[in-house]
This record gives sequence, structure tokens and C-alpha cells, in this order.
Amino acid sequence: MTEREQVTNQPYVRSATGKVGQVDAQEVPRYAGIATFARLPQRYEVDDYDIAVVGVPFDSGVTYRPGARFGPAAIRQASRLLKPYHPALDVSPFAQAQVVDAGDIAANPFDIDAAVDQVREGIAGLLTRPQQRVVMLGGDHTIALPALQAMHAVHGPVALVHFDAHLDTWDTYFGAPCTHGTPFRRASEQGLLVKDRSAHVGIRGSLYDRADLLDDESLGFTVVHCRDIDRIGVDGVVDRIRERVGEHPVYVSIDIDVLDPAFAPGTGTPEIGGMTSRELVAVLRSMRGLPIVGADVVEVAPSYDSGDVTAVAAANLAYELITLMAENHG
Ligand SMILES: [Mn+2]
Repeated sequence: MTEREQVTNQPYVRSATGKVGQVDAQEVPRYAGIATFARLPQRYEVDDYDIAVVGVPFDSGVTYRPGARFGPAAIRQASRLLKPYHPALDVSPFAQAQVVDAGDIAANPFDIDAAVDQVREGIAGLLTRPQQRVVMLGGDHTIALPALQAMHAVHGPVALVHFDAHLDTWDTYFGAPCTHGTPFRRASEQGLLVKDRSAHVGIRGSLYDRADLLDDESLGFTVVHCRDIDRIGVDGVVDRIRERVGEHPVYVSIDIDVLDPAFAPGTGTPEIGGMTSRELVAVLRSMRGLPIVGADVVEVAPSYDSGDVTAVAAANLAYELITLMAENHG
């Protein structure tokens, strides 16, 4: 049972549990109003929150097609259709947890080191108590490094479940150590990850050298190649993830290019032969119960998108992550 309540200037739906949910779609059409994520309240419209969605419009770390700085705005715009009940998991995430849109973290587009500091401090500022969770909307994959730094400060080392076409454990590009192709090597070097408890899922495409894979393994990662998914199926993928992460706190990082370009053309470094959106959603749902402390959806570059298909995928993936977090909440 819900009732509508005028919280600020918007007719948000308040659940019986007291959580302030979405703007009432019977009062304000979904396509109207300023686009917060899923038409949820902004951070300062509620007293406290359990899960914060935050944008990081930053793409100065890309190696190929730029444009992910416009990802957060596109994902918010595409999130207007998200509704309050998740039937597959039988969860009403916005009633079970107070979810807010915390706006964007401003990151310096001309100084990557400064941007990394800003993102770390921005995420840290959202974690006012250890039970709070953050879902970050990128932006390019560089921003996963400062997010993991902020997670480490609260939770210690985490197990990383990284969905991506690419390993993102390269050393440097043009001598630069912080790019969208290097965050997880830096994270491993900085001790942000539990040793040998992290996995890449959906890896495919050409590499520089076989040594890339051996290097990655020596950094403490295991790889679920995209080509394995046909053989082991969704259940096999989830078994490998669960076996890998054990009981450790989990950070989930989703590079939208883990999806096939047919499902997510709007990204900077597309690779053929990717996961379907249905497969990825099924894997995420099967991860229910894992202690997910933070997550991101990155690399949405709207200028290469078509009919908003990539932004819609990203919005729904963020919804899946929020639902997993809300279900475990409190
Ligand atoms: Mn990536």
C-alpha cells in the first residue's frame, strides 16, 4: 500500500515502509519533469538514504571513441520507464531501501589524476555509514579505480566481478597509468582487491599478445571468456562467480561493452560476439544474496547509440544492481 506525498515540489510515492519512491506516474507522465534516475528523489530531498545512484560524467581516460561523459544524462533519461516492482526477484527495491539520485560528481576533464581524486572523495562522501551502497553511472572505466579506493576505505579489500569485453588490466597507454584500460591493474597493485577472488566475465576480442592473459592471471584475476558462455550457460557462469568471490564483499563493475554491439552499440570500443542483454540480466539475478557493497555501469557513449537501446540497457542494469542491494538491505 502506498500513498502519494508531497515531499518537496514533486508528488513522490511513499511506501508503507516510509521510503520515498518515484514521482507518481499517475500524476506526472513518465516523460515529464527533470530526469533523476528512475524519477527517484534527489539526495537532499530525503533525510537519509540506503542506496545512492551517482553520475560521473568523465571520459578523458578513453583510448578510442570518446563520448561517455554524456552517459549519466542518457542513462537517467532512459530510466524513466523503470517501475517500482521487480517481478523476477519479487522485490520492490524502492520500498525496501531508500534509493536516491545523488547527482553528478564533477571531475576535471583535463587532469586525470585530479579527476581520480575527485571521484574517490565524491564516492567517499556518499558512504556516511558502512551499510550505504553506491551505484555509479559512467563515464569511462577509469572511474572504477577511485570507486574501489573509496570502497576499500570502508570495507577493506573487495572481490571484483567485472563484466567487460576487455580485461582493463593493461599497464599504461602512452605512458599514462590511469586510463579506461588500466583501472584493475592499478586496483590490484594498490591492494584494493582480495587476492585471487576477482573475475572478469564476458572477455573477448583481439589482444596485443598472449602475455596479456598471463599477466592478468598473475594479478589475481580469473577469466570467464564470452566464448565459454555457450558451453557452460548462465548457471555455469554464476557458479564460477560464486566460487570465486566466496563470502567476501563484492564490487560489481559493468562495462556496457560486455553486451554485444547489437544490444549496446553506444560505446567506445565495441567487440562482436558479446553477451545478450537477457544473458547478462540472468547472470545478475542469479547473483542474489551476494554481499554487493558497490557497483557501476560505465562506458555508455550516447552519440553512437541508436534508439537509446544502449542507455535503456544501462538503466535496466543499474535497476538490477539496485534491486540486488535493496534485497540485502538491513
Ligand atoms: Mn572496460
